[in-house]
Formats: sequence, C-alpha cells, structure tokens
Amino acid sequence: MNKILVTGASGQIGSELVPALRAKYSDENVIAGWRRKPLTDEVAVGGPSVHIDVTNRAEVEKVVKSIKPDYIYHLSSILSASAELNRQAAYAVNFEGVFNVLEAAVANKTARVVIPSSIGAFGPETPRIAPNDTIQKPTGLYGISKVFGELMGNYYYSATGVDVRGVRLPGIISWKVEPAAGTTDYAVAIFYGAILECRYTCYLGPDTRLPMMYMPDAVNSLIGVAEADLGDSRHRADFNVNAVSFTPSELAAVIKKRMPEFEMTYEVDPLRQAIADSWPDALDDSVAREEWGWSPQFELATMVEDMFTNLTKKLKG
Ligand code: AKB
Repeated sequence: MNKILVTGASGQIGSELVPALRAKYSDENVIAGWRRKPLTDEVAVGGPSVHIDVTNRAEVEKVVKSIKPDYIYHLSSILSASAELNRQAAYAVNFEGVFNVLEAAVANKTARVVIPSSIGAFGPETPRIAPNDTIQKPTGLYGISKVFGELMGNYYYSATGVDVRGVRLPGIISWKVEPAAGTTDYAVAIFYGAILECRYTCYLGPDTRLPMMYMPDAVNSLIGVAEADLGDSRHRADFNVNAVSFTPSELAAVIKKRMPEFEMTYEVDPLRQAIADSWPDALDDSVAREEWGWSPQFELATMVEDMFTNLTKKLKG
C-alpha cells in the first residue's frame, strides 16, 4: 500500500489512529486531514498533513486527486449531542461529507474507505444486547447519519467496487484528546475530574449502562476491519465491535477503589440522558469475531489503570 488519507485527524480517534498507521506504514505515507481544530503536535510533526473540509465537494475532490490514497479513513463526524444542537452542521458533515468522500473515492479509484459507525446507529427498539443484524431505527440525527453511512458503504461496495468498511464503535475512552460533545463523554471527563479535583458531577444517571471501549482497542478495530480478508461477506460497513459495558456508578466504584477520596454526584442532562436511553447496553460482536478475528484487549480494570497512569502524567507531569 502506498498512501492513506485520514479525515478528521485532529479529533479524539484521529489523533491516535494516525500515529498507529504511521508506525505501521511509515510516516510519509499517512496524510492527516484536518479542518478547524489543530492537529496534536505528535500528528503535526510526525508526517504530512492537508486541509480538507469534507463538506466542500471541490476541496475533497482536489485533495483525493492529488494524494491518490489507496485507503481513506473517513473520521470527520459531528457527535450525538452536538448533532442535536446543530442539525445543519451535522447534516453537512455527517451526510454530505460521507457522500463527497465516497464520490471522490470512486473518481480516483481508492481501493478502500473506512467509515466508523457507532452504537448510535441503534435505537429504542433494538434489543438491549444488540445483535449484528437487527432492528436499528435510531431516534437521533447522529444515529440516522450512522445508519446512512453503513447503508451507503454497503451500496458503494456493490455499485462501484470501492470496498467500504466500518465498525459500530461504542463510547471511546482515551487520554490524549477529549471527545467533542458526544453522549458517552462522561466516561472520559470522569478521569479529568478524579485526577484534578477528586470529584465529578455526571450528566447521565447512575444506572445508565452503555457499551464502551478503550482507545487502543478502537484503533485496532479500525485497522483490523480495513485490512481483513472479508471475501464476499455480506457485512462490510456494519460490524458490531464490543469491549466493556458499565454504568456511571460502576465506573465510579472502580475509580473509588483506586482513589478512596473520589466523590461522584449526578445532575442529569435530559438531552444526553434521552440519547443514552435509546442506545443498547452492549453489542453482540460474534460476527466480527468469526469473520475477521476481532477481539478486544482491555477490560474495565486494566483500562482504568492505564487511564490513570497516562492522564496523570499528561495533567501533572
Ligand atoms: C457519542 O457519544 O456521540 C459517540 C458515539 C457513541 O458514537 N461517542
């Protein structure tokens, strides 16, 4: 493989996926695409970068034509809570952005495009442990855009030959870059609260169970699905991947074990609570395990330990 373009490279996932791809395929072959938010120093100095506004069709065409990537990881996305507050931006980025990237991939013969989906692609009628193939019917704009991305991916694969792939990611927990206005962000913010103030006020209720994943597993799932030999599998852009599943009070209890003085209080935000209540508790990822060998490495306790170690270093030196 010669070149990989990553859109949304300054976001929570892009900031860690780009260095992982560069370590694997060499620095100069992985181009970090960004728009407004600056790239982290690690990504900015570690290899090439390019400005790409995925809502601008002409710019997407120009960038893809000049780089001629073999793979595109299309990460640009407005997350769930933000999407409800700014439907216009969410429509432009999450719907038109996907279309622009897929059309540019067809025109420039990009072999593969990876478009992450999300637990947001499910809704209140989905079983609490979501099977891979089940009723989806999300109630939020973000989730609708994720179903759009999955269906477009499967359609572009059969209609144009561009091999579009994706995994349904749970809430992602990481210490390098914070998520931007999603519903699962509490599971990152709680560590900042614990380390800086020994306390955290959670905007979801104590018993809100959601699927979550530590960043190294998320990065592995994206690279894993991109490189898998999928043969003629009918799944491509719509694989469930699961790791851990917990409630705010369960996460607080694990943190309290490590930091007995930690205190958690609750002030429920109705918008994010409603979104969280519409999502499943966990995902059945047996299809990804069987078809391309997916398996996560981090459990709740090992993730909490690693978060504490790295975030403490980052915040307190
Ligand atoms: C969000 O909360 O919006 C995201 C997601 C689960 O896709 N983290």
